[in-house]
Amino acid sequence: MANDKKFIETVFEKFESLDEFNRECIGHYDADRDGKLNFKECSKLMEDVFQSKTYTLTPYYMEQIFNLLDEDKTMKPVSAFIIVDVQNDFITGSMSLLKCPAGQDGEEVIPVINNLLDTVPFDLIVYTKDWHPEDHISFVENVTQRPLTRNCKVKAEDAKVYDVVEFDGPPRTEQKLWPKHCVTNTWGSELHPDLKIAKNAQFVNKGHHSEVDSYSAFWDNNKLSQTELVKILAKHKVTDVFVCGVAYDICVGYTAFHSLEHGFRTILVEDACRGVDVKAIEETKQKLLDSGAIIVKSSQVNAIVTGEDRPTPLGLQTAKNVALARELVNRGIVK
Ligand code: VGL
Ligand code: ZN
Repeated sequence: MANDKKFIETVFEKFESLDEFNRECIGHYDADRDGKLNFKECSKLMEDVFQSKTYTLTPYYMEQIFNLLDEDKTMKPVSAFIIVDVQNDFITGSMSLLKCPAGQDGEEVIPVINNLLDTVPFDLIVYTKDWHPEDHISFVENVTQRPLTRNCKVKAEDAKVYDVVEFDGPPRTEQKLWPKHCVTNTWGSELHPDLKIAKNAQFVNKGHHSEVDSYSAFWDNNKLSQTELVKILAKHKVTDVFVCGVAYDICVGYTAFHSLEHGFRTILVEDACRGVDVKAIEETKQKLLDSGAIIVKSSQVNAIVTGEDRPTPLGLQTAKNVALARELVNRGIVK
C-alpha cells in the first residue's frame, strides 16, 4: 500500500504524456494482468489518488467514478483564481455591503485574497469588474427610463433598492434594482486600492450592455452574450476554478454556477467572500454543493492546488468530463 502511494506520487511528475502515464498506471494496478482495471483494481488506484483529510472516498464515489470511466484517465489539474468584483463601490462606495441586509464588511476579503496571491501557486489569476454605463437597467435611479409591464407589482414611482421589477422590453426583463454602482471609468468601478494585482493577471469586465444585467463573469443574465472569460480559461487549459470576492450570493455565486456548467471543477473560497443577504448566501451555498462544487476555507487552498489534497467531488467532475467528451466523440459531435 505504502508503495502504491509512492508510485502514484512519483508518477504524477514523471510522465509528460497522458498515454504513457496511463500505460504505466494501468500496468501497476492491473493485478490480474488482463490489460485493464476491474472495479477492485480501480478502487485501489482511487484510494491512492484521492487522498484527503476532509473527504472520504465512499463506495458511492468509487462506483460513480468507475462507471464513468472505461479506462483510467488522470488529468493534471490547472488552476485559475477568479477574484470577483472587489471594487470600491461594493466595499466603501455606493453599494457598500455594509449597507446591505447582511451588513457584512467586504473589506475583510482583501487580506485573505492577498495572502492567497502571495502563497498559492495558481496557474492563472483573473480579476473581474462590474462595469456599467450610466443608463444601466439595474440602477434604481433609472427605473423610470423604461416602461414596466402592466402586471409588475411595483410601480415605477414607488420602486426602491432590492425591489424586483419587470421591464416591458422587448425582451421582457425581470430585474432586481440596485443603487447606481460601478459606472465605467469612475472611482467606484476601480478595484480596491489595497487589493494586490498579480503579475500577468487577466481582467474581465461584465455588465456593459445597458439593457441586461450580468451577475456572472461568464454570461449576461439572459445568456445572450458571453465575456472573454471562458476563452481565457480554455487557452490556459484550466481545469480547476477557484472563486472568491463579492457579492457571495450575487456575482460570486453566478460565476461559480456557470463555471460548473462549463465543466470546470469549481471551488469557492468561503472566507474570501462577503455577500448581500444571509439567507441568499445559505441558498447559494447549498445549491453549489448540490451541483458538485466544493466550498473550502482559504487555508485549504494551497493543498488542493499543489495536489496534496484531492477532494473526491473534484474527481467525480473529472470523470464526468471524460465521459462526456467520449460521448461527444462517439456521437460524432466532436472529432
Ligand atoms: C453585484 C449586484 C449588482 C455583484 C453586481 O458584484 O455581486 N451585485 N451588480
Ligand atoms: Zn452591477
